[in-house]
Amino acid sequence: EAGGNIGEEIEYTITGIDAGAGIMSASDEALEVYGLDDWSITASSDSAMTQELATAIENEEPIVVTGWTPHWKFSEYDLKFLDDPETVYGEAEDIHTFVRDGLSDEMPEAYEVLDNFEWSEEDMGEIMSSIQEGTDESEAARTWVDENEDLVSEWTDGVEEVDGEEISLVFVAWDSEIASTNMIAHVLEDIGYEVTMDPLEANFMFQAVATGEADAMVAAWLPLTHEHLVEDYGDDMEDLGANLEGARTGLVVPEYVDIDSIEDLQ
Ligand code: PBE
Repeated sequence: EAGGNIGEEIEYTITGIDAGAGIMSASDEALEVYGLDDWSITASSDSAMTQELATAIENEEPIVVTGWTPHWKFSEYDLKFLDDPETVYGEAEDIHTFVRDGLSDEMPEAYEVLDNFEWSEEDMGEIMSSIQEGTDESEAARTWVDENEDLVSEWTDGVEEVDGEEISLVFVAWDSEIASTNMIAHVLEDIGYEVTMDPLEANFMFQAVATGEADAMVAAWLPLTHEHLVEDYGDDMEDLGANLEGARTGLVVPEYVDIDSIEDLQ
């Protein structure tokens, strides 16, 4: 059967990303729920995973990766999510903005912009693809902000400028979050903030905002992917709601891989 073959061909190994990502714990769960006892997931990073994906596709070899949208890999390659009949990876996810307690009083201008911030998968995809094509991260985000004045002004209209106040953003170096964090940093800089951006592991990103060490992040995937982190830290920070709706996570294969469901890995 197809799954048996692919298992042998790729040594029952799913190519994962950083160990702290929610999709990694969801994938551990998937192995249990679907009875994939022979399978394991390698931990690496988003960039290492996409590198392996690129190599496999070049050689038309089978591969199974932990994948998500928005992500440039779907515009670069013909890929498909494996069906997840047990809904281990949940339904659609939204990406939320979280800020530290007290931000609304202490930095009302930033708070308002972050609260207003909302864009689409397509918007984020433009920055991600530009970075993927070799543009510097900050530069790619700058160009998007300049080319999308109408949308950006919906977030900043009526917000007063500030004079070089420092604000710190935290994120994880997933391609999606590199795009969003660089983008919102420019928007905050344009109204006068001095912005620092620190890449952290997922749990430290939540912890930094919960302790007030960082001011904000735009990288919380809910209701499922970061549920455990929101349980740990959510009470100590403020959820400003979704900045992007309709994200998705799961197991992803190139179209030419002849299986359709996680069950086919059994
Ligand atoms: N992701 C991208 C993250 C959230 C953003 C799906 C890899 C995660 O799994 O935690």
